[in-house]
Amino acid sequence: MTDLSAFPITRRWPAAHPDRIQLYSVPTPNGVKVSIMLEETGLPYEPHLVRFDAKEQTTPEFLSISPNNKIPAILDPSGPGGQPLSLFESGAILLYLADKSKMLIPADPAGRYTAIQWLMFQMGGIGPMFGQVGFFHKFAGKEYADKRPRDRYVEESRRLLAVVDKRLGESAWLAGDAFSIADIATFPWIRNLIGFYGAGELVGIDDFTHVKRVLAAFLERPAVVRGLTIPARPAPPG
Ligand SMILES: N[C@@H](CCC(=O)N[C@@H](CS)C(=O)NCC(=O)O)C(=O)O
Repeated sequence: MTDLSAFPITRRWPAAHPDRIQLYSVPTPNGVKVSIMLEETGLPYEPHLVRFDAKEQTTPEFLSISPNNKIPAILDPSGPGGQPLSLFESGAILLYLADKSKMLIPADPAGRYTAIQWLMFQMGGIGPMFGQVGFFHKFAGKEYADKRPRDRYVEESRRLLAVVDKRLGESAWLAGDAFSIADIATFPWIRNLIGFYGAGELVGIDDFTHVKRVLAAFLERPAVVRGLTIPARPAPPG
């Protein structure tokens, strides 16, 4: 039986199934990338909710595998060489799980780098920029009288959406004909921008017909539907 007791993270989040990949996450756009990936691949895993309301992301146990205090993070008891491996950063985790499962990344080198290219585009562009739109449009920044910061991020997000739209006018999915980790990284953020952030009109989402069509196809995938609510949040009191 696998023993993960040497990993401090398992003290706060005990592993009921230490032979499975341990996922530490919240169902946010970055978090669901990994739960969707795990659902798509069928790799056995055990999800654990990191309670932001209790600041669990800053506890020594969580920081022991995710020093940047951000979800998602994983602990794979059977990493390379059969040794346990922990990882943080959703892009790195997606790549690792794609290589481990040999799924959702093209096998040919050119296709593989194309998928990585669109994955990096999400990590460096879409995630950070859409996140700023969330801050200035939905969260604390919406109180700021000066709308220039908001407008800057809205404009940049709109520009990024145009890049995605053009790509999806040329190929079925971001990396080509096949659904890949690049799509798993990107579409939860687009869904969040127009859904939870309520910024669809602000970024002119109706102009991006390819984005809307492929987002709808993404959201129809059964593994995506499941992954979007993992780890489950506790029911509100009462
Ligand atoms: N680049 C990181 C970003 C992760 C990230 O921003 N996670 C947020 C939730 S979506 C978080 O954990 N925030 C908690 C905090 O900053 O304290 C990744 O893709 O994994």
